[in-house]
Amino acid sequence: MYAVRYTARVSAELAAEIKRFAVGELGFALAGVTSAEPPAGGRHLVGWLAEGCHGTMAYLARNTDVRLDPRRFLPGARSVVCVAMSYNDPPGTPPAGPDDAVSVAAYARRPDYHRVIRKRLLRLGRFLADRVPAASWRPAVDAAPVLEKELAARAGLGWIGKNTCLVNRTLGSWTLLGELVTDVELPPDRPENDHCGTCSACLDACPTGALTAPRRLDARRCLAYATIEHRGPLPTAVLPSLGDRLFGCDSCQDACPWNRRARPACAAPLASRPQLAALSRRQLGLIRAPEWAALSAGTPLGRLDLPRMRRNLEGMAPPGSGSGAPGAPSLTFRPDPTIRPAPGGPERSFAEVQARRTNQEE
Ligand code: B12
Ligand code: SF4
Ligand code: SF4
Repeated sequence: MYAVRYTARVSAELAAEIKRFAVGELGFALAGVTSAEPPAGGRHLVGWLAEGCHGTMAYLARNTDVRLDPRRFLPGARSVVCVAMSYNDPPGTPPAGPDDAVSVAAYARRPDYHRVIRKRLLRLGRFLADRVPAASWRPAVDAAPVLEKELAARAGLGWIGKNTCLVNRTLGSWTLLGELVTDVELPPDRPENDHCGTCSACLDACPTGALTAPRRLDARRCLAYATIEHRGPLPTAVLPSLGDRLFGCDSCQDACPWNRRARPACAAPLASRPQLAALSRRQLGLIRAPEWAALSAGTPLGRLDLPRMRRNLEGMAPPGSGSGAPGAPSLTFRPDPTIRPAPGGPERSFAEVQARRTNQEE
């Protein structure tokens, strides 16, 4: 029982107030409400897992019952407030990088959205609790066992595009999602229609064929998975398509017409860090653990430890050869005179690591 007894009209006002706070005060670009009923598209998750499309992301195969039903995520849940934060930079950002710049996915060239969004969801939860003291609520962002895109689509924030991303007519897919699951009953918003139509630009643009069908992504073939999530050596199937990708992949989003006309609406706490868009291969090849830790701290790049960063660097095609070039290791790194070794001597350079590996393989 709530301290205040809400009539349908009052809860509509409460929902409006929550959405206004999320957008006006917390910096989310979109906010909408859906029920906590299991999302219909959840059925695809089961087949996807059975086929092994999740690769080594074992956590996706755990808590499937929770992922399929928000009422297991929060017992007694009735509603989900879905929010989206834009990371679409103003035109001209980032500025052109050096000739041997590596590519870092746009979402990763800025503060880590997990922290940014979670912090604001906690504020949203407290805002709700101020109005409904008996309310239970639980925030979710990314790692939580929640089908975020399904819920966001049902809350009217956009539709699931053929590239499997949530696309919004105004903001494109340059958004990051979060949810506040609550036992407070709020009137749901209307789901958005599909606006992909006959377009298939994302499927055509995917360099590895990871989009095996519309809305069907085999993560084992996806460069975002290979460079960020996968722990062993880079899968040989994707290596020839790695190009200059150090972390993540945006090709199926860059190709989307909705993204080309998307409104730049990057939230201030997600403002990009220009140095992360201008990372040079040569410098990364020489970087040592403390420098890499300092450079990547507080950003999604922090998920890559030095060995995996070097693994990705090693898999790249030679600079300027384009993304379809064979993934022959680019062993052209030379010590950069502008980078001084740290006191106590340099750690092994990338080239040395590579040479050592080659010797081991022989
Ligand atoms: C695992 C994961 C990944 C994996 C797998 C991606 C995937 N599509 O599942 C990898 C590592 C590859 C990945 C990559 C990226 N990710 Co990711 N990822 C997730 C995570 C944690 C779970 C997604 C999930 O449940 N997958 C399970 C499968 C079954 O779902 P699905 O492929 O999306 O399929 C759905 C539909 O397409 C449909 N479907 C599936 N099969 C079929 C078949 C048919 C016939 C039909 C009709 C429909 C259908 O039903 C499914 C359920 O809704 C979510 C966060 C979350 N908790 O939801 C973030 C999330 C989806 N990722 C996000 C981002 C930003 C990315 C990248 C853009 C990062 C980058 N630049 O490198 C890329 C985008 C790649 C892409 N095209 O999706 C954002 C997306 C935001 C948005 N606007 O859409 C999320 C929501 C995180 C967040 N909180 O913002 N990601
Ligand atoms: S992120 Fe890259 S590799 Fe993965 S599906 Fe999209 S275009 Fe293909
Ligand atoms: S590129 Fe075309 S098919 Fe793919 S998500 Fe965008 S509109 Fe849909």
